[in-house]
Amino acid sequence: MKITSLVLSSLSVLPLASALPATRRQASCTAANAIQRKEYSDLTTDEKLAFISAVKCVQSLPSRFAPGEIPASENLFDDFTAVHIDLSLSIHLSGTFLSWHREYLRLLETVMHEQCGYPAGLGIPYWQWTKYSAATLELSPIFDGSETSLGSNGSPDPNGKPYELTPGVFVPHGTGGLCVERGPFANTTVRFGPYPNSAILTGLPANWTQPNPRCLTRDINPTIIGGFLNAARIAQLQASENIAVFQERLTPNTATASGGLGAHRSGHIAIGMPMMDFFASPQDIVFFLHHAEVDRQWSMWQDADESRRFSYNGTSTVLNPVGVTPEVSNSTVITFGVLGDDMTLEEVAYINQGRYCYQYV
Ligand SMILES: *[C@@H]1O[C@H](CO)[C@@H](O)[C@H](O)[C@H]1NC(C)=O
Ligand SMILES: *[C@@H]1O[C@H](CO)[C@@H](O)[C@H](O)[C@H]1NC(C)=O
Ligand SMILES: *[C@@H]1O[C@H](CO)[C@@H](O)[C@H](O)[C@H]1NC(C)=O
Ligand SMILES: *[C@@H]1O[C@H](CO)[C@@H](O)[C@H](O)[C@H]1NC(C)=O
Ligand SMILES: [Cu+2]
Repeated sequence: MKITSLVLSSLSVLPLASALPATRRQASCTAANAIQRKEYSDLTTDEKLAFISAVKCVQSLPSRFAPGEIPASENLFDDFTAVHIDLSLSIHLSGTFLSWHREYLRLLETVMHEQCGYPAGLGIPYWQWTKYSAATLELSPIFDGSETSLGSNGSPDPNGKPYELTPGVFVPHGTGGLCVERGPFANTTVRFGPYPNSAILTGLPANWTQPNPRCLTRDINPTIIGGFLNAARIAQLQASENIAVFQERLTPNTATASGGLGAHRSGHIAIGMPMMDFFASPQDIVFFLHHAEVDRQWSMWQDADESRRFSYNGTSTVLNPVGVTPEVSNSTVITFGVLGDDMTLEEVAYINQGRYCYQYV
C-alpha cells in the first residue's frame, strides 16, 4: 500500500553503510526487501501453517532465565510473557508504550526467523480490527478453530458474568469464556496470573513468578468489537492532531462508561480472559497480532506527517505520575530483560530505516 514511501533514495550511502555494524547500518530498505507483515486472512495456507509452527517452536525453546528464577516460565515463549509482566508498570499507559511494543514484536519475529525456520521475508501477521464485524470475528480465519487458525473462541460459559473494567464500569461477557478446545492452540496451558487490575496501583504480588497452570481461555466479545473497534473509531484515531491525543485515543488512562476504552484496550477485552490480563496478556499468541495492528496504526500515523516521527508524551511510569520518572525523549532507554538489548526511543521511530526493515501490506 505505502510502497512509494518505502523506496528510499539511499543507494548513494551503500558503500559507506556496509562498513558499519549490521544493526546500525543505514541499509537500503525497499518494498522489495522489507519483511512483509500481512493481515492474517491474507496469509496463504502454507504461510499460516508456518506461523503456527514457528509459535510452537518458540514454545519448545528453553527459557533464558536461570533455573528457578521464574518458576512459571518453562520456555522462551513464556519468557516473553515474564518480561512483559516484569516491565508492565513502565511500558503501559506511559510514554514508552508504543516504542517498547514495537521492539518487543521484532524480538519475537527475530527468534522465529533465526531459530524456528520462519520464512525470512514474512513477518508477524496482524489482526486488522475493522476487517471483521462483531458477528464475524469468531468465524474469521484467525479464530474459526480450523488447523490454519490460531485456535477457536473459548467454549461458551453458561455462567459468564459481566466484566467490571474499573469500579462501576461493566461490559457484558462475550460468547465464549471457557477453554479453547479446537484448532492448533487447543488445550494450551498458560501458567502466569491471573493478576487483578488493582495491581496496576499496588504492584504485583510477590508470588507473581509462581505457576498457576490452567487452560487457555477466550471470550470473544461482540459488544466491544462493535462499539470500540469500528471504522469510525479508527478513523478518529488516525485523525489525532498530536501524540498525546493519539495515545489517549488508542489507550486512555481511564476507562469510562461513555466510551473511554480506546482501540488498544478494546482489542484485549474483545478476545478476553488471558488477553484481558494487564500484565500476562502475551500468553495468548493473538496478543502479537493485536499489537502488530497497534504498531501498524502508529506507523501510518507517523508516516502521515514527518513532524510526528520523534514526538513523545508521558514518562516511563504507568499513568505518568509527576516526578517519578522524567518525560520521555529520544534518549530514553527501554529494556527487554533476557529477550534483547537496551534500545533508545530514537532507534525505533522508523519501521523501514536503521534497525528495522519491515512493512505492513
Ligand atoms: C481439548 O480438551 C478437550 C476436553 O478435555 C478434548 O475434548 C479435546 O479433544 C481436546 N482437543 C485437543 C485438540 O487436544
Ligand atoms: C499468590 O498468592 C495469593 C495470595 O496469597 C494466592 O491467592 C495465589 O493463589 C498465589 N498464586 C500462586 C500462583 O501461587
Ligand atoms: C503531554 O500531553 C499532555 C496532554 O495534552 C500535556 O498536558 C503535557 O504537557 C504533555 N507533555 C509534554 C512533555 O509535552
Ligand atoms: C530526535 O532525533 C531525531 C533523529 O535523530 C532528530 O531529528 C530530532 O531533532 C531529535 N529530537 C530532539 C527533540 O532532539
Ligand atoms: Cu503490553
